[in-house]
Amino acid sequence: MIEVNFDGIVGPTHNYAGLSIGNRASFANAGAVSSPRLAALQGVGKMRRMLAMGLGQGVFLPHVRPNTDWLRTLGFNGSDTETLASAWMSDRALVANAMSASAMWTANAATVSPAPDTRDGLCHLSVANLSTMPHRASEAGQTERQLRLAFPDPRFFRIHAPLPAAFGDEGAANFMRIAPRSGGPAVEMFVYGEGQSGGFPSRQHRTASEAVARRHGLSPARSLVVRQSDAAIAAGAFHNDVVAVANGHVLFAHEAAFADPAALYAALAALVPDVVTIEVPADRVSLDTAIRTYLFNSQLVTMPDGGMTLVLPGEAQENAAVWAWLNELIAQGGPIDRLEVVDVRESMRNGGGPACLRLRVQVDADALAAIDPRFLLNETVCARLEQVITQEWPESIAPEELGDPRLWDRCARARSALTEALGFGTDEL
Ligand code: SUG
Repeated sequence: MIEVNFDGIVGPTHNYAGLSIGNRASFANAGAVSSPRLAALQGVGKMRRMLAMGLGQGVFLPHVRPNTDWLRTLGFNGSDTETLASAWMSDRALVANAMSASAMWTANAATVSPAPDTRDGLCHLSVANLSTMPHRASEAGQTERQLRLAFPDPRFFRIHAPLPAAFGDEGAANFMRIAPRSGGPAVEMFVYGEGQSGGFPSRQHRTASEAVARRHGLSPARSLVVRQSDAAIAAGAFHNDVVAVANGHVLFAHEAAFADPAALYAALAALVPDVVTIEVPADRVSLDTAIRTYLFNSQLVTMPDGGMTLVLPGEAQENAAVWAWLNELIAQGGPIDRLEVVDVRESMRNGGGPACLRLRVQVDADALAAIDPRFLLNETVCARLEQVITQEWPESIAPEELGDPRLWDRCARARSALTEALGFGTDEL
């Protein structure tokens, strides 16, 4: 199996409108001036690092923004500019929603069950409905279109439409897969929240996780549906990938990530005897620090030489407690043997770390060959992306500019330049 991480290219409308309640960074940076060009270049920089590490890398494209179709469903009409202008006059927050670049966080695009885990032997992808937040809920339609384009071959892939909105589903951000080192069947873990915690909504519902597991044809004996701790949600872990990450036979989590960690670790150990659980205690790294630094929103990846690397945001390196703990971890000589630090600061300021920016898809060589190559990355494509971004992406967006027709036009043109540069026709995406 080969793992390809599909990162969302940061769209030209990237801005700080504070749309996500329960997401501390989004809330804290509301109203700040964003730097879309820098944000997108940071994203490509991370993808380049992954390629340089010898790992598979793909992309998903920014969605159509401003999302005038969405504003029309809310009763605004006329030309695109008239639709946007009347929405801006009526309720600026609606235009902020229609301008969000949140599709960059592709860990929320879908949940992916690799072929060896499913009854029919296909790789199953369930598009997330992201129904808790209006700006994110509007992503599902375009995400589904891109997934159907990227994974068109029914001999390998099965794409499921989003679940009904009442079943809140935020995709792979609340999903982990543990595979025995010795080979053999893997365990898929679905993590959900219950009700409100600290006034913040639980975005992943248990019923949604169960439905995805059923649709993917997973063995009930090898899937775990696990409750996230209320304390984690209340502290700002609006997705489980803010407090835990897994790769291969390793689970790396904060002590306060799960409602009943002892039961989870025991269940995992029974299913995957060689599982290694690395739990970070709160007296070394508090939940608050873990969430501020996004220590766990790292990408844990298996390197071509078989070692495991933790790809961390710069914010984690800058925190003395986090960095000291990580260096002890490496010195102990466990399965994680390397740290790589990446700069995704612009995305981080909206609560999106390295792991939020990518969707993992594990495939064999035949399925890999069946992926539409326009979604796969190499150095040449990276250079092309950087060129278009540098030429077309706005350097900055201040909150009041979200109502400026010149910005609407510029962002629409920038996206078209990108899709064209990657070989997509105007109506394909
Ligand atoms: O859904 N932020 C995203 C961040 C998603 C992070 N993804 C994972 N943890 N996998 C969210 O809260 C902020 C947008 C704004 O405020 O404009 C935002 O949507």
